[in-house]
Amino acid sequence: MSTPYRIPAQLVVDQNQKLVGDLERDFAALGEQLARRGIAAADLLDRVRAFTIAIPSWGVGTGGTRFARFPGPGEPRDIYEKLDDCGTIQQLVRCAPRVSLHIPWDRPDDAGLLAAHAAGMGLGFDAVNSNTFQDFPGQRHSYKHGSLSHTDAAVRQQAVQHNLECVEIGKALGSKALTVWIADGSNYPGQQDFSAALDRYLDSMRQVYAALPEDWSLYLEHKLYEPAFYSTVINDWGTSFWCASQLGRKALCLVDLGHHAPSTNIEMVVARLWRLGKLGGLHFNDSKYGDDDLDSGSINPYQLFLIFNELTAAQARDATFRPAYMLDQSHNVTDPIESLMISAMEVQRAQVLALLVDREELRRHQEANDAVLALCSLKRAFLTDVSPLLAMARYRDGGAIDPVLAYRASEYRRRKASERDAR
Ligand SMILES: [Mn+2]
Repeated sequence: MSTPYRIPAQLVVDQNQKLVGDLERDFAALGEQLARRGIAAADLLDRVRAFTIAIPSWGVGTGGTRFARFPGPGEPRDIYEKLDDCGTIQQLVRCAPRVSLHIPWDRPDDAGLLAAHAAGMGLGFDAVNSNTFQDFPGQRHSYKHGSLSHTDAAVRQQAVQHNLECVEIGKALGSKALTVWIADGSNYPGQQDFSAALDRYLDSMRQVYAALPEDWSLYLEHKLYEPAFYSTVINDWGTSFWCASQLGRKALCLVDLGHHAPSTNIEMVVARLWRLGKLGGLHFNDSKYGDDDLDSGSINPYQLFLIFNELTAAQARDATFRPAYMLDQSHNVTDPIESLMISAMEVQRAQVLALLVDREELRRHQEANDAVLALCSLKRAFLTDVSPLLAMARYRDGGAIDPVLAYRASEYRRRKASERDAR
C-alpha cells in the first residue's frame, strides 16, 4: 500500500502567508480593546493554546439517521484511515490532539501498534467508549432488552466483560478513562421495574469499577430517552450522580449536551455536578429538538458560552478541576472533517469568551442583586469577537489561520476519494 496522502506543511504555510497580514492587524486591534478592559491578550493567548478537545473515532465517518445514510466520497474505512483524518484535523486546528476510541466499531487488532502509529502523527487517546447498545456478529447474548441492567444475569455478565475488555484496550492505548452510556430502558408502561433495573445496573457497574486502574476515571453518561421511548435507566443527572456516588471516587458524571429535554438549563446541571464534586466531562454537540448531534455552536452558541461560564467559574475556584472535553456529533450532510474542525474551534471560542467575564465585577452585581448589570457583564464577554485570538493561537502553533480554506485548497477529500474508494 502506498503512503496515505497528508496535507503538505508547505501548503498550510502558503495559505497562512496570504492571511497573516490581516490577522496581525485584527489581533492588535482586539488586543487594544481587551487592554481597555484590563485583559492582556498575551495571557489569554496562552490559555487558548492550552485548550484541547478530543475527537471521537466515529465522528470522521458520515453519520446517518434512522431513515438513511448518505456516505460521502473518500470515507475512512478503518481505524488507521480514521486516524489519518483526525491527524488532518489536528494539523489544521491544533486543539484536537486526542482521539476517543469506540469499541467495537474501532477495536484495534493490536492496540499497542495503534498507539505507536497515533503517536507518530502527534495524536494520543482519550477515553474509550464501550458499546452495549447493539448486537455484533458472534455475540452470544442479545442486547435487545438491555445490557448492564438486563433481567438475565448472563446478558449482564457479557456487558460487564465487554467493558472490562475496553479497559484493557484503553490501557494499551494510554487512555485514562472509560465512558459508559447504555441504551437500557423500556418502551411501554409496566415493561420494566424501574428500581430493580437501576439496582442491576449498579451491581454490574460495581464489577466494572473494581477492574478500573487507580489513575482512571469512569464516566457515567445519562440520556433522557432514545432508543428507549418510555423510560431510560440512567435518564438524568440526578440518577447519574447517585450512581457515581455509590460507585466511588473514580466514578464521575458526563454531560452530553444533547441528552436533555429541549428547555433544560444545562449550564445549571454543569454547575450542580461540579458543586457536588462529580462532574467528569462533557460531550459537545448542538440541537434544536432532541439529541440532534448537530455541530457544536451551530444552533445555540449562547448556551455553549453559558456552560463555559460555569466551567470557568468552577476552575477559578478550583484550579485542579480538569473536565474531559469531547465532540460527540453526527455529520449527515457535511464533510465530517470540516464540521469537526469548525466545532472544535467553536467550543474553544466559548471557553475564551467565558475567560473574558470579569468575575469580580459579576460577583459584585450578584451580591447587589443587580440583574441588569450582571447580565451586561456576561453579554459584554459573549459579544466580543475573539476570532483573531483563536486564529493567532493556531498560527503560532503551526496550524492554519483559516482551517477550512486550507483544507479545501488541499483537495484532501478528492484525493482520499481516489485513494480509498479505489478498492
Ligand atoms: Mn455522548
